[in-house]
Amino acid sequence: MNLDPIFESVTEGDVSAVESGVMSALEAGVDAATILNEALIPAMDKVGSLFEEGEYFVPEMLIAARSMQAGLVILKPELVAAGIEPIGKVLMGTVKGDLHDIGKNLVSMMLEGAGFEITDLGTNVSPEKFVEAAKEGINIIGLSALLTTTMPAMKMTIDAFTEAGLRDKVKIIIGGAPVTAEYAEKIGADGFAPDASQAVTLAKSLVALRRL
Ligand code: B1M
Repeated sequence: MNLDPIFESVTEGDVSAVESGVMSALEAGVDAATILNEALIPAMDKVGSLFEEGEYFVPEMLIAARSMQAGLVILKPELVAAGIEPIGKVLMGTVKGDLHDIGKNLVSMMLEGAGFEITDLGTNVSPEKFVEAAKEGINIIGLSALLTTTMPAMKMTIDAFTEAGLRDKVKIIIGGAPVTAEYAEKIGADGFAPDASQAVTLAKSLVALRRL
């Protein structure tokens, strides 16, 4: 099935066309991961390029993001496996100063699909809020940042866990478009993943390590 109309509808921010396109593709037997990886994500990359080229401004980016979220809502039940015991508990959030949440939501969704229980603190989450919420039983803290200017808040969050005496109780993983493995190492994170599926592999390996 041709997924170009879904791609186009996301770049145009047409929520109802994205919803009907995604539903038609599912009904036609296209699997959810293909719709995600071959239409929705490339469309957001295109929106980013159009923004960089000065063709799109913040409002266009925002309506495109809303239409992608609408597609994700429909795909979620397909991406998330139902009814299994959590293999670990993850506290997720986008760091202080940063309002981008599509990638974070996608990572959360994929982790949920892989059997993790997710507590999502949302966006613009302060280091203190992460520490407060990391109650007993949380295995992994997931930090997302999309802006180079908010990456330092990742280090501030890790430092807050150290200061609270909780750093050795949790594993902290980070990700987001400007984040790198080198940066993760530099700030003392336990791991970095470039995308949602590698975040699942990383989280699973960290949980397995705790059980050794
Ligand atoms: Co913003 N924005 N934005 N934006 N925005 C970017 C990030 C930017 C690269 C655009 C550009 O210039 N090309 C640029 C950042 C430049 C920089 O810092 N280097 C930028 C800017 C500048 C801004 C503003 C400052 C614009 C302004 O106001 N002048 C402003 C900042 C607001 C703020 O946060 N304080 C802003 C605002 C916005 C909107 C609100 C309009 C909207 C966000 C809506 C929302 O999220 N609800 C928006 C959007 C949509 C984008 C782009 C177009 C798309 C981001 C996205 O959702 N990608 C983006 C350009 C781009 O990235 N191509 C851009 C799709 C998503 C699936 O990918 O989030 O990378 P991503 O997540 C991936 C991986 O990174 C990874 O897995 C995900 C799935 O594969 N990942 C993790 C993410 N988190 C992870 C955590 C993990 C592991 C992996 O472990 C815990």
